[in-house]
Amino acid sequence: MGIVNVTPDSFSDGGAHFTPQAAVAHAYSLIEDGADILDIGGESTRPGAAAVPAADELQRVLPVIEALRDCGVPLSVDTCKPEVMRGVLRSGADMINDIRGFDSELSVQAVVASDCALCLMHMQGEPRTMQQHPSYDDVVREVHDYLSAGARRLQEAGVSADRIVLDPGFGFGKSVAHNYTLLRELTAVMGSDFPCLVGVSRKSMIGAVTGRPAGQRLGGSVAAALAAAARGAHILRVHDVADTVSALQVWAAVEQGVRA
Ligand code: YH5
Repeated sequence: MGIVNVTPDSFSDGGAHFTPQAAVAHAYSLIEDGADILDIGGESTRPGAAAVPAADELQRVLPVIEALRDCGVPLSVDTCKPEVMRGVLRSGADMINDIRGFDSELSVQAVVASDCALCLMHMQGEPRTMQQHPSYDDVVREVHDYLSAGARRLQEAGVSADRIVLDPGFGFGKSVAHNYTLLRELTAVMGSDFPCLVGVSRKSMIGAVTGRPAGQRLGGSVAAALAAAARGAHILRVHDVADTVSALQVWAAVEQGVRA
């Protein structure tokens, strides 16, 4: 899954794709690089980032979705606003990626009648303050229980199981130690009932171990992506699609062999 930010303040890639045209061009380069899904986001979740009204967020992402509708890969939209969910689904989005885990009744109502895929992510606290005091008794159990309860709640609301993807939410209300425990124990966190999405690309957990700023986290991000894949992650949400695909191809050749 290649990341397409349509925000002026994205701190992981400098907001290079703020105009719809730039975002669409970047999206096509990610497809060329081997992306199987695109994740389009119009709201920054950076701690302290300004809240974006739904109308502005729609104005950012809709032209991108419309331009990419026939690009050949499914389109995910990173949003937690019910109004944005409804708007992008009308325009052909295939997946809604809600970092708030569809925690509001309105967000569930916005998606239940469509047939889109849903990514339900774990977060402790609120984006603005979540990194101040992340705290768990047992991070693996608590994230696991949140995700399985969330999946049950969606199904009780009428979402079929085959639409649901779960995500531990790396960096969302977690210390560096919590993040690496979740990654190491990914199979226990996720269980085996739903596909697993992992987003670690360029995050602080990579910087914390390598000492590198966000622009120099490629090697660390690829290593973390491989660790997730080795533990059964189904979808890797990444900025650097070409290098991640190369790493996965080599890893697969090691694991499965190469035809003579
Ligand atoms: C995710 O994990 N993450 S937005 C900080 C960075 C670099 C990147 C300090 N949306 C996820 O990508 N959706 C985001 O450097 C997500 N899972 C899902 N499902 C944060 C992000 C980032 C943050």
